[in-house]
Amino acid sequence: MSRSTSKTIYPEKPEEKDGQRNKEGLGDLPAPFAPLDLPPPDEYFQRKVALISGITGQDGSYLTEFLLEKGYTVHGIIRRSSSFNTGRLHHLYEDQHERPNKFHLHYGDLTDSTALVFLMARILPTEVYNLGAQSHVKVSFSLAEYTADVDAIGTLRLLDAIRTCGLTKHCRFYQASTSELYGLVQEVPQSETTPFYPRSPYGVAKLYAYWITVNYREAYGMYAVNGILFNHESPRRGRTFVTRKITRAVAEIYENKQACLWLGNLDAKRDWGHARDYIEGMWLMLQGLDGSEPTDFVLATGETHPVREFVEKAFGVVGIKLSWSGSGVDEEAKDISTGKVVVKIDPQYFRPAEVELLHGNPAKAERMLGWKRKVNFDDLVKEMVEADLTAVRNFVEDQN
Ligand code: NDP
Ligand code: GDR
Repeated sequence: MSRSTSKTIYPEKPEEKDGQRNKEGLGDLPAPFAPLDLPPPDEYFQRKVALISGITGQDGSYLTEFLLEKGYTVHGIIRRSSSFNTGRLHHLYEDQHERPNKFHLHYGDLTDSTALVFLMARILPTEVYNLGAQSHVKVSFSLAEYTADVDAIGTLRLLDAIRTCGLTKHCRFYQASTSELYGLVQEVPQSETTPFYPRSPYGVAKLYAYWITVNYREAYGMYAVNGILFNHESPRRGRTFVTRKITRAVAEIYENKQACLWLGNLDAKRDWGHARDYIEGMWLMLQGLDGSEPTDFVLATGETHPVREFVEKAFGVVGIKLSWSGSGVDEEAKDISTGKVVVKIDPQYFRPAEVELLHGNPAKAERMLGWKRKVNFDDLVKEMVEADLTAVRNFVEDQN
């Protein structure tokens, strides 16, 4: 067909040169720069080198400890911040004398492709854990575009950095997917086959990240997997997430440093596990699955509890029994022994669209990975309250 009769504006194939047709279609253009001189994958994988985005967060800090224990060299991406943002990693830095050259931090950002490509090419990781995110659901309603940039396109940038450096067959990729994908749940309990219905800009951004990870696995044969993790908590949880907000307030109220805890929706139910258990699951997902094809996994406890129950259990740890009265925004809880109101509702903590119920089914991970959570709900609450009591008594103002 002559070009003049075609409606195509852009050429579908490269121009002929000197009567010779270029055999490469446009889609087969060579890598943008000379490929790195890499050993074959088997030899390359003798090294154990992890690159973690979101290393300064709750999960990043536990994962770093876990991987260092396993003998990995760990590289983490940290954001430039005018305030201190490496508090959760401080103890590992101090440990450097015992494990020299095993732990490295680099400035970078999921919004900066150039930096990601540079780091990928310099570090040559064998495992990449994409934990970096604007991870607060309520905040995502205020910062919707930013959340999409970091959580959705940031994931694409990291995957493309791997491709750009020619590492598609040389490194394995973990994406921190979330139970927030289920949102308005279509099935109870939720498993890997439950349809998604996200309910926040955060959930929608993570939906893109989920699918781009699947797409790069299918399109380029990458070992790229999603861990669909249900809520996991710990004493290192950020203080604006509900569990840590509660446990810190219980400690402050018990020590007479705070009068009342103000919360939003007490009826929301979550499947809460301990972060340390979930870190091991992330790692297991990248360890080859006994030769079966890479696939996505739910990590959950298989139990669900309302926020109100978490509040009762947390106060129970310091021996405070609650009596509830009122409903909706007028609901409150009194300390039975003193008659003081210690929990009240502040509608500013309600969300424009809420995820009312999350309840995961971890059967696939238990069967294929041999993974199982170890810490139960009561022990999780107890550990978090006790850690906050110690912190409050020692005037520790962590930055989490
Ligand atoms: P945190 O909020 O504790 O940590 C988030 C991390 O991402 C921090 O290190 C933060 O850096 C970093 N980060 C934020 N924005 C950027 C950016 N633009 N570029 C690079 N890094 C950035 O989250 P968690 O540790 O709790 O969670 C880890 C991941 O798992 C997140 O992706 C989260 O969405 C997901 N997830 C978490 C679950 C949970 O229950 N904890 C459940 C399911 C999924 P800084 O310290 O500078 O802010
Ligand atoms: P979530 O965690 O939204 O599930 O996302 P969060 O602890 O913020 O909320 C859990 C539930 O508690 C209700 N709630 C409150 N939440 C907060 N933060 N503050 C309050 O005062 C309050 N009162 C009631 C919320 O409405 C909600 O229903 C977390 C994050 O770690 C995500 O990154 C992750 O993907 C999911 O868990 C799985």
